[in-house]
Parts: sequence; structure tokens; C-alpha cells
Amino acid sequence: MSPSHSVAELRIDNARLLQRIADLGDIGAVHGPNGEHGCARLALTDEDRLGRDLVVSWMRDLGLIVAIDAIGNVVATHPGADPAAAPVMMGSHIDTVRTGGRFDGNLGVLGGLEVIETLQRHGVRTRRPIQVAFFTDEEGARFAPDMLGSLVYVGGMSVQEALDARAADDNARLGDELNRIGYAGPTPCPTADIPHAFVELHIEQGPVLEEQGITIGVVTGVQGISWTELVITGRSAHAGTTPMRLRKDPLVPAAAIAVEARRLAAEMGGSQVATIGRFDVFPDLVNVIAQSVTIALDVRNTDDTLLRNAEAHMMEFATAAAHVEGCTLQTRTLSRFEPVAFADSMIDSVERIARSQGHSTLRLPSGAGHDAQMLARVCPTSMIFVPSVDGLSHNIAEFTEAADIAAGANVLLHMVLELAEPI
Ligand code: HGY
Ligand code: MN
Ligand code: MN
Repeated sequence: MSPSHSVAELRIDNARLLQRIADLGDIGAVHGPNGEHGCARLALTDEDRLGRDLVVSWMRDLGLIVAIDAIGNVVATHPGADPAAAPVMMGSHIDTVRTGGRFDGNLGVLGGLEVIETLQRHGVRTRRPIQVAFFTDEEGARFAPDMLGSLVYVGGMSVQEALDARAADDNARLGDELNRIGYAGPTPCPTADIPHAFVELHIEQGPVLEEQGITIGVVTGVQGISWTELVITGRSAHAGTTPMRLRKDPLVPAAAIAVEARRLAAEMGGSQVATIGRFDVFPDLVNVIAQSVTIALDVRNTDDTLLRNAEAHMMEFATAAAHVEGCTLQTRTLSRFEPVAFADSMIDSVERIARSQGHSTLRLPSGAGHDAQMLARVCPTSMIFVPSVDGLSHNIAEFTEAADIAAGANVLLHMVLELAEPI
């Protein structure tokens, strides 16, 4: 193909991309009463294995060199003219939450695959190799912390510590699950193949782009994330015979903590958010005053000082609430990442390329965590957001319009082309 003119006109094949999104979305599919089509592929479950197998088969069909590392990250490489040049990497995740969608993470991986197939089919060669990856357990919903695979990939967590992580649902050991699904790979971690740059295409998962009628989100960074597990222990007793004055009911402080988290976020305003998504009562029986309650508190803020203030306030409140009820409190940090800023040059490029393709753009931080925030530790990194319908994600109704998917994937295509240097 004659470079210069036609390379600038190059576009992805959106029908092919949408078909792969649909095919991958059929694995672990969850259908709702109003036509919702989501996914449940929690990390290292059989559904995750089936999703991995399908994506790896597509990578191999394209003749890519597929490497699986010791924590199950999968990196597929399309060779460049200069094999010694550091690669340009795209990627995201294909594990989902239990009420997940077909686009969260999957779009970034399948969009990357589509970019490579488009270049191959048009005979466009680049100096740098180009990679597309999916990282293990980005969601952290089963094995904390979130972004676990990419954190190990960049050297932020040892492989051994990650392999010994325990699942929140069934206490399974991560390393055993990785072996069970056949994705404990031979490639060492952290990676020795530091990318020249990393670009992640992702749905916004919030309402901002849709509310403002914007097509491309130019992501400036990721807000700080703090996950804490709180175990409040009281004394189980008979619901009918135990006078109120004698109770040590952990439900009471647990409920107060949930209400306080919400109140605090409203009081702090700005980007502060607080969520209690896990609330496990034991023994969880109608006629038994609970023995213990385990809750997971997720607080986030774009400003780390404010985030630390929120964390400190909630721990103080929880300690007092448990004490008043005669209960004990144990806490454990499940995940904590400071806010991350992406490289100005990469942010500028996403904005320039999106505008050159005629799209409206908006600069914004990411409310959700992403693998990009880990890759940003080792190379220039940016993200491309596309709108989420009704701002919904981590919900089986998650949806992004086909035209927006094409827009995002084409910005990814030209971002990667520029970085990989067409020859
Ligand atoms: O929790 C998050 O922000 C991401 O979905 N792992
Ligand atoms: Mn995601
Ligand atoms: Mn997610």
C-alpha cells in the first residue's frame, strides 16, 4: 500500500470488531428481562478460561506471537521491521464482575486485535512491534487488589504474593486457580519487554461523555482508589430470647458504617465517592443475632490528601461504632493506589488524533481503575474513552453505541500507527 495518503485514511472494520465483542460476550452471558446482555466471567473461573481461550485463538489466527506469563497475563506481538525496537502496546482485561457488561475491558483488548488485523490486511508495516494484551484479574472482584495482573507485570507486586492471594468468595488460592485453568505461563514477571508506550481503549463507565454529547474522552489520569475489608464481630444469640440491653449485634455498627460512608461522600462533594458493595452476615439466619459482619469499603478521590482524610474518618467512625455495641473490629487493606496522571504528550496526541477524525473531545480523569494506571509506572500511557449509555457499567445493561465503538477504535488505530512509525 502506498503510505502517506492512504495510511491517513485507514479505518478499522467495525462489523468485525462488533462480531468479536458479541462472540466473547456469549461466554458467561447473563441475559436480563429487558434484552440486557451482560457477562459474568470472574477472574480465573471456567468462564474466564473459556474467554481467554477464545481471544488467544483469535490472536493465533492472526499469526501473533502469544506469550503467557507467570501470573497469566497474555501478550500477543505483531512483529515490526525493527525487532529490537520497544513495542507499542494496547490492552485491557477480559475478566468481568458478576453483573458485568460485554464492553468493560473487552473493548480495549478486541479493539487492539482489530487494529492489528486492519494493519495486516492493508499491508501496513511499522518499525516498532505492536502488541495487544489482556491482564489477569483487573477487576479485583474475586482476588484483591484490582489491576493485579498489570501490577505484577510492571513489578508493583511480587508474583509469589499474587499467587498466594485468596478469593473473597470461596477462599481459593489464586495460583491454584491459575494452574487449574491452564494459564500459569512460562514468561517471567515483571516484564523484561518494557513498552515504548501503552494505549488503552475503554468505555467511560460513567455519565459524563453522554451528558455532554461528547464522543471521545481524553483521559488525563485515574483517581485514587482505597479498598478496606472490615470484620465486625459481636456475639450470636437467639433473636427471641435475648433482651436488647444484652445484645452485641455487629449488624448495628455495620449498618451505621454504610450510612456514614454515604453521608461523608455527600459532605465532601467533588470527586469523592464511597461504596459498600460487599456486606456478608454470618450466620445469615432469620432468627440469629449475627456473629459477625464482613463489609468491603471502596472510597475514591482524585486528590490523595482528601482520600486519606476520608479513609481516616471512616476508620475512626467504624472503631467507635463497633465499640459502642460491644463488638470488635478488624480491618485489612485490600487495595490502595494513589491518583495517577498520564503523560501530557500522550494526552495531547489522543486529543489531536480524535479531533483530526472529526470527533468532539473532553479531557477527564477516570473514576474507574484501569490497567493503564499500572503501565503508566513504566512507559508513556494514555486512555481513550467512549460513552456509556446511561453512564452504566458493572451492570448487565452496560452498552456503547456501534458508532462510538468505531470512533474509539479508529483513534486507537492512528494513535498506535503514529507511535509504531509506519515504514
Ligand atoms: O474497580 C475498578 O475501578 C475497576 O473496575 N477494577
Ligand atoms: Mn475495566
Ligand atoms: Mn470493571
